[in-house]
Amino acid sequence: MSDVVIATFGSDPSRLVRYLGPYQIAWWIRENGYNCQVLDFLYFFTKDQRHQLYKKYILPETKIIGFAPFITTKSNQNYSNGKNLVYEILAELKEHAPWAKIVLGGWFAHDVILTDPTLDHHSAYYLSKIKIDALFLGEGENSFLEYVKYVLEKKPHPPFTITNGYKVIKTTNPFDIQGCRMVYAKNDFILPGESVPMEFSRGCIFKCNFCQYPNIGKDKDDFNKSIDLIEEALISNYENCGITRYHMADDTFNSHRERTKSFHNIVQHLPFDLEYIAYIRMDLLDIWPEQLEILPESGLTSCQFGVESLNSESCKQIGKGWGAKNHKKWLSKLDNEWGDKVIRACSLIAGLGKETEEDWEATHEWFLESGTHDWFYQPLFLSGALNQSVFEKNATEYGYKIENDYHWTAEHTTFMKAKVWSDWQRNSSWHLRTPAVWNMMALMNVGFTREEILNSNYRDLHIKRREEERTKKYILDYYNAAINY
Ligand code: B12
Ligand code: SF4
Repeated sequence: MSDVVIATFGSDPSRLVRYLGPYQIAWWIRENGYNCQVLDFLYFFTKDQRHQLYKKYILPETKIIGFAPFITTKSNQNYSNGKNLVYEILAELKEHAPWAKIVLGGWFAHDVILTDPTLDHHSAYYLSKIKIDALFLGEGENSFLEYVKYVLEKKPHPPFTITNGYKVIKTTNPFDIQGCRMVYAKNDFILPGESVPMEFSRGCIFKCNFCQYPNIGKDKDDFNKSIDLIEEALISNYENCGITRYHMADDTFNSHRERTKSFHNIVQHLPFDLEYIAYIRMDLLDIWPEQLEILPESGLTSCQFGVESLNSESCKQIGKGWGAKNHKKWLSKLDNEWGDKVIRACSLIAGLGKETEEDWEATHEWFLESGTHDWFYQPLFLSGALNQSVFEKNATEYGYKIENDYHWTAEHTTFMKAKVWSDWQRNSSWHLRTPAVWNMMALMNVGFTREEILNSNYRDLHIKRREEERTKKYILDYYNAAINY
């Protein structure tokens, strides 16, 4: 029986990896003495399978259903079968448990209720049928716990505001991440060999001008989990759920010199071989060269660098001055230092500085000749509604004109040009790139080995995965584990 159920999913099967938010909240609610069940991967089930899960887990005692899809409902979205099920699933949950409070949380909660002109009739119809009882923005541990106490024990309601008719509950009391003992539970149904998310700290010490993450520019030592608690969690997750693989949710995993060293130290004594992927800052490898050795030794099997551009002016424009001089040099250095030991991905942004298609093309050509395994362009995202990043707040100063929510124009290019080119770059080169980081872990989740991935490419692995119905089998394994629990 569950007092609280959290429904979640991403909807892109190429990155079928779990989202931490719902599990973090579920752990915290359980820690505080309530029963909480996460229902994951809902997007991928048949309607009937979803109903079987609702029947088993959403019972009359269930008083709150949280919904946290890790998917943006906007048009830059990748629905695996072209269907936006966000609203249909919300409506199903409400229909199944009309007595329960339905609340939204997680990164893309605000997207679900944004009055989006692109919302199709089908979705708009479902949205109109559902009363959303509250929307949680920001860190949810303490605000949601207060809400749980309000609903289950008639304690005071957490502070809220009303926006566009929705009750919005924001973080008032930040969570003590330093003391966080988050672990997975047996009823999270972690599958054998599955990679799960883990968090070492909250917030990022850097301040890139395009970044839409609110928690940036923090002090170096704030918001770090204690290394002893990380060790405890790794051991507990291994003993209780057999977990040996992780995708680290930190924006910059190597941002703390001493922490990285201590982590390397504890990994040597773990009762299993740890493998993990993470976002790594290349400039920090330069400043703290011991990381070149200790990161792979501590289990870093693949990493992503936010390179953004190989053009010096663009690097300076976004606040990555080091990259202006060093990106190419260091990428080549890593080809030699790490080779295939750490599978490397670089993310790039189309729409920076004075760059046009020709510059993006030249960068793409450079990567084709390099030893980097994966590199991919995304258009620059600027959202007038979000108004979070330095670019968004000072668009004119940086030469951008935000036309509507995320379309912008600049002297040298436009959002649409950047988007079309980025889509072309990824699609036209998928047979030449090796899946890395989240894409790699997602493939390992469905049974591919690291060696198979390294010796193949996106296209061939995708075909094999589809022909062998591996996504379907994975989802079915999760379903069976949940239904037979
Ligand atoms: C890891 C990650 C990814 C991974 C996700 C893999 C996975 N399954 O975990 C990948 C690479 C796939 C990814 C993809 C994308 N991501 Co991303 N991602 C992140 C990252 C770094 C960590 C997310 C995380 O796990 N955080 C840790 C958890 C514990 O924190 P949290 O999610 O905030 O959860 C808290 C609250 O949200 C809330 N909460 C969460 N769930 C619930 C549930 C309930 C019921 C309640 C009440 C509360 C609640 O409480 C939690 C605890 O305090 C964040 C940045 C960040 N540091 O958060 C960016 C971030 C969320 N991503 C972002 C973006 C833009 C994307 C993409 C759209 C990029 C793209 N253009 O393709 C895609 C979208 C994916 C999709 N399916 O549509 C942006 C969002 C911007 C915004 N403000 O909306 C962020 C902030 C990055 C940034 N710097 O701008 N991402
Ligand atoms: S882009 Fe990454 S490194 Fe830069 S401020 Fe944002 S989270 Fe930090």
